[in-house]
Amino acid sequence: MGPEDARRHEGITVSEVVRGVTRKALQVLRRARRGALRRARSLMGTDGDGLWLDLEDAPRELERRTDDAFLREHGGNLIRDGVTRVPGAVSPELCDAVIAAFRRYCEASAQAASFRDGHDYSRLCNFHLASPEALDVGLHPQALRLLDFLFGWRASICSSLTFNKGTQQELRRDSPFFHTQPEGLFLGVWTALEDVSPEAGPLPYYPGGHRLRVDRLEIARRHPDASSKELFDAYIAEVRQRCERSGLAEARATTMRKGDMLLWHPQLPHGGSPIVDPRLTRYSIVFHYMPEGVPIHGLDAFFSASVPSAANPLRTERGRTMLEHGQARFDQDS
Ligand SMILES: O=C(O)CCC(=O)C(=O)O
Repeated sequence: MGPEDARRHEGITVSEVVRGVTRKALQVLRRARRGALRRARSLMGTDGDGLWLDLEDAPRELERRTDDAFLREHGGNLIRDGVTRVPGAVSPELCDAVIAAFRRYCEASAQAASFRDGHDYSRLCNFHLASPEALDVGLHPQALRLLDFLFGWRASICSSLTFNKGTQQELRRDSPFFHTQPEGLFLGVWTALEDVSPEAGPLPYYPGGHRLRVDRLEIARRHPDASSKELFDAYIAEVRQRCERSGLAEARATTMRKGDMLLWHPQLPHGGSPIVDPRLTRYSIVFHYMPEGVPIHGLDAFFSASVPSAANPLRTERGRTMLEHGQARFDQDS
């Protein structure tokens, strides 16, 4: 009799038992996570997908939730336009400190030279994991107070991007890159670290474009063999077409001054306008947030009907959770 036969008891091997126990444990974990999410959703105040700001009676819901003038103003703007500007949120000293930290980081980083073109760098991802100054912006008390209110739940940092120039990027929505479960639980916060010149590639966006529905799964069904990138392009082409057909006017964030924050809805169509004067910098840092504990995944998940089961690794800094990305790194501009 061999060792496996010896371990065989009532026809079941040890490895089969281990597999069974693991399967059961995973089922229990998934059920617990679904339960926790359901409880979180009911506390956040919506049963389905999306933020409570997307509810049909959101203006009334806003009045019900707060009589604080600051929260009402920005909640109201986000409901109507999908975007709101908080003037002078970050002090000029902190803006300068982030720029100085960015320059020090670029000088010290072995990776930076490959992402440099003259005085410009490609995007620096997750600088808040390397710089306490950048983290100060991400954990800015006024921003967090607003975000916690808008989520109806504690906000958690998903990622950040730091730029020293305009991105000139094509129109996009953030929802495909930050696909939460349930859907649409995301907010972007862009901070100008210096006054933005109209010639430095200010951010273009479509106020009200966050309400235009484009069916991500229908696009995936229509292009069964397409890559995620191709599906994204098809999705954005449809978003652009819907914006133009619905007569929405494009706006530009040309009035952004040093320290101003721009908050946007996950479905707000936005991009980067052309840089007219290439000598100009446009120092900025954008943070991406989700409610704490909500699973978040990328493009592949957005164009799929199934929900990925991989958990997001987290870390906690100064009492706030954030996604664990290891360290800051440069990336090519998209
Ligand atoms: O800074 C910009 O031009 C846009 C940044 C952005 O679109 C984003 O992080 O989602």
